[in-house]
Amino acid sequence: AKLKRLLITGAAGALGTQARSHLADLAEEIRLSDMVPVAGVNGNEEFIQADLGDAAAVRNLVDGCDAVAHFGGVSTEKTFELIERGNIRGVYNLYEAARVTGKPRIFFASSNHTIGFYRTDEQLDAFTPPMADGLYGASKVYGEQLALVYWKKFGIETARVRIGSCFPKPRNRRMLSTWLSYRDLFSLVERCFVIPRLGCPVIYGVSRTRSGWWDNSHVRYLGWGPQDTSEIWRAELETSEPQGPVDAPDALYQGGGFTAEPIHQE
Ligand code: NAI
Ligand code: 15L
Repeated sequence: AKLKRLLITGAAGALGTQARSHLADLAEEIRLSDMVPVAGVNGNEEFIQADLGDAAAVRNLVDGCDAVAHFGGVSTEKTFELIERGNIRGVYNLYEAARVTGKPRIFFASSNHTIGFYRTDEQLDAFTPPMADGLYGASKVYGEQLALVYWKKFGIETARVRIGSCFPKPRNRRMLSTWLSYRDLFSLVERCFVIPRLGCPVIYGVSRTRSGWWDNSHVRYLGWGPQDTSEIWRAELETSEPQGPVDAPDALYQGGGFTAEPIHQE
């Protein structure tokens, strides 16, 4: 049950680059895209350079694809202009392209910054109202909502995955609660594309942890669970990293330092 053609957006970025190696066998053909060039093109890959803000270009990208792993866009707090182009107009262009072409299934890389202003002593599930911690987080809330609109109106399925912190290993104490391994991310991507019926769930992308905040029990039907755990780094990080003040952003809020970012100007 291989996919015919998988589009990976943001293919030059951190997760897009990982996606290329982890998802190589998931589809017969892999179409890569980014606004900047990728390092090189392998066996079943092609590369099309495009700005997500360009509707015609995005339509051309999506055309002929049965699945989209959408990792493209602005991934941290930036100016409104950049976020608007990549994450607001960008997702609109993506869903419009999906609607007028073959209605591919979409993996939407949302973020924990959709809920970043919840405190670190609160437990959330997929039905907890969003509480974005900046322009970036708010743009991801917009993306999640647009995905839902296109599911309800047109039956386009999306996994709306609120990724925690996806890096080779947790970088600080906060990431003991938010870390997602590459292996767990891409087993989730694969699951979302091969399962017969996906729907449009919100899923928290986090590996196993004893200090977690997010409940995924509503998506047991996916048959996905994380294999990796941040716990293997806990002792090391808790020794090497000073505890920090109790009123520091990382101690107070799930979104950590993003809650203290300014509104970036040109
Ligand atoms: P990244 O910043 O390394 O990659 C994003 C890519 O999107 C870049 O290569 C960039 O050139 C491209 N891009 C930005 N604006 C664009 C535009 N207007 N048109 C076309 N391409 C554009 O980010 P990373 O870490 O790979 O994240 C991938 C996705 O996952 C992002 O959507 C991010 O918000 C999301 N995410 C990542 C997390 C992580 O821990 N890495 C955590 C939560 C969410
Ligand atoms: C994100 O949404 C960012 O894309 C990533 O760079 C990390 O900062 C991550 O969240 C996080 O919260 O650790």
